[in-house]
Amino acid sequence: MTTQFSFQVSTRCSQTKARAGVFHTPHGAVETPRFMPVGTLANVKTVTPTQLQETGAQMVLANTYHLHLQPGERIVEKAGGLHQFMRWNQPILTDSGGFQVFSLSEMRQITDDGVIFRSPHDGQMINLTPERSIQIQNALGADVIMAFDECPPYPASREEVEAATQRTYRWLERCISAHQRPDQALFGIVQGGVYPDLRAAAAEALAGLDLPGYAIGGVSVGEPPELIAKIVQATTPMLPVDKPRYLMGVGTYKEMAQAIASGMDLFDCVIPTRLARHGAALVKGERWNLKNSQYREDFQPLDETCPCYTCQNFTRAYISHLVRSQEILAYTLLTIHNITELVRFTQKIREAIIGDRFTTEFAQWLS
Ligand code: PRF
Ligand code: ZN
Repeated sequence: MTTQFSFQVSTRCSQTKARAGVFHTPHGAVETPRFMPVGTLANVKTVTPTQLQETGAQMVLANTYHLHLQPGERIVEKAGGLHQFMRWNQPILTDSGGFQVFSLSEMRQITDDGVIFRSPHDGQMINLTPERSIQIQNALGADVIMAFDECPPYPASREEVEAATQRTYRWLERCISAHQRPDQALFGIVQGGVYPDLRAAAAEALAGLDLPGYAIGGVSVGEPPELIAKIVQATTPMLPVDKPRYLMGVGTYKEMAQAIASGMDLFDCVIPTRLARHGAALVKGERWNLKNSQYREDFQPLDETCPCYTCQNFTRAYISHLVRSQEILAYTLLTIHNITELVRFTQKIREAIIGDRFTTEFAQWLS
């Protein structure tokens, strides 16, 4: 089923479980470890596909929940699929919608069958099941599609988390049965909250299903950030070494570096794009608010070492002016820089793994 997908690990770190690899998809390769920007509604907000490509982004995310509500998968299918519709000819991953229903919609009802919720668009009741999520994702046509899972909140009791984790496994079996397209890779999602033994058991069960890739979900949902590394450490030893591993919704420097050290490969997060729309830049590991008066007469680029279009052409003073004036271009320029910054962070880690310099060069993030 997965002839169009392969994952090759080219180098393993000698000190940690970090690895550098290449994940091949029908729309091209993804070099791992790598950060993936979020394009919820079939676009990365404020940037064109050409601008996005210049950031070094390879795979981008879109969302089943949002695209089902607007414009609906039938229209995307009619357009020739997501790649053609949004004009992104590189790899795309769609999230299954489960997590978005849980976090975004009120008045939802979860049963073993699936989730019933009220559409925020027209108030109609929508029934999202594992089968329905896969049908929608098959129609959208992304390269990687995600299993429909139940992400328990934090905090949640061990019993609640155990029940959600087992339901997620039963839903995964139904996703596998419903999945129709060999040109799409279905990734399973490990849940298990902050309980290391539930994580390990879930990962072991999923590994038995021989999927083309695995994700860790249910982190970065309000738990103390120190726990993310612990959860990842409890999970990765049970996952197959020869398949890509994706840590969902995590994209901060430290959490990515530590997860990479435990053997994770792919990351996504709304932080760089959301910060940009709030007038903030990620520079050398810090968050800068460009409205701050210190930038008014600062004629340097955001980061003199950054190769992005923004840093190659514009000054902090100019971006500060645009942010103060609420000009749309401010958000475009900051989005270009912030995505470039996080993609480049993971690219630098990849190069360090290949050169066996990961633990020395990234010591500040690994401690
Ligand atoms: N499940 C799914 N998508 C997700 C998550 C999850 O647990 C998370 C949690 N960090 C982000 N996105 N399907
Ligand atoms: Zn830049």
